[in-house]
Amino acid sequence: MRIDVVSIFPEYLAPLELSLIGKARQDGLLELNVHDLRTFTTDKHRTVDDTPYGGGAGMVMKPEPWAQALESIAASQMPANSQDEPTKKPVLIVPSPAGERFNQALAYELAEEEQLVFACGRYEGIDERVIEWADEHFTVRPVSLGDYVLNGGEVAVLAMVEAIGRLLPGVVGNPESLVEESHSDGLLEYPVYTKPSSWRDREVPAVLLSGNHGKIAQWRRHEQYRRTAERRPDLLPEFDAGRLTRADRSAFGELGYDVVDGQLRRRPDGDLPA
Ligand code: 6GU
Repeated sequence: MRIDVVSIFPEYLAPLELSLIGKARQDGLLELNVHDLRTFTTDKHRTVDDTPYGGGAGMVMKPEPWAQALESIAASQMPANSQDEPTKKPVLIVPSPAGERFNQALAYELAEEEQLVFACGRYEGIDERVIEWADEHFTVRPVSLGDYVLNGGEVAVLAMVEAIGRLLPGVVGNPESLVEESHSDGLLEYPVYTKPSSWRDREVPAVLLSGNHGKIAQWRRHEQYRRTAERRPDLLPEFDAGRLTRADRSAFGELGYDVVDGQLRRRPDGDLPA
């Protein structure tokens, strides 16, 4: 995969040289280029912003430096398929609190792409005409990390590149660890423990020391249900409950959820399990 990031603070992206993502770049699994938006300005002061039409607080990013930056990225060919079939449009991700929500499903979807470009806005955002114009060269997706406001897209790009990059083949040493983690099946992860088995008068749950792999798997599954019901009940209506065992249904029953047409349904408060 190739990733290009455009920012007025390229140094913000330096952590992508570390750890798993840094290693993936060294190993050639990921090509990542960071571009300074100001190198695409033409005035002496390298201006990237101006006052908003219609008035209001803050500044807006000028369109022309963005057009120059994005055109230069679109024109730089992917070395692998420069003479092959017409290449797929790269995806242009515009980090913004006004975008669609980023989640694990979107990370998996974007991990399938050949080329991603991230356009980090600052101030009040980028002139909207850039977003419209860009679909000539790119599939444009405004994306948000969550319902809060950051000062710019850079921190969001760090999060998204890490979430996407770790899904690329060969980046995470043991691909098994991708299967059991939070959100891979629409539930939160079960709690984990290591040695010593007794620590400051707290014991590791006995089932984990039992050696009974069936029981351990069931306990972990039911801990996932309990945690998700407690911390993220909003995830449960999306969970595919069609293939749950009787024991699984009964675990959800004790948490106040029934299975109706393969979907979990919260029982009205106070009702007893059916
Ligand atoms: Cl992706 N960008 C910015 N600037 N703020 C955000 C965000 C993204 N996600 C949540 N807040």
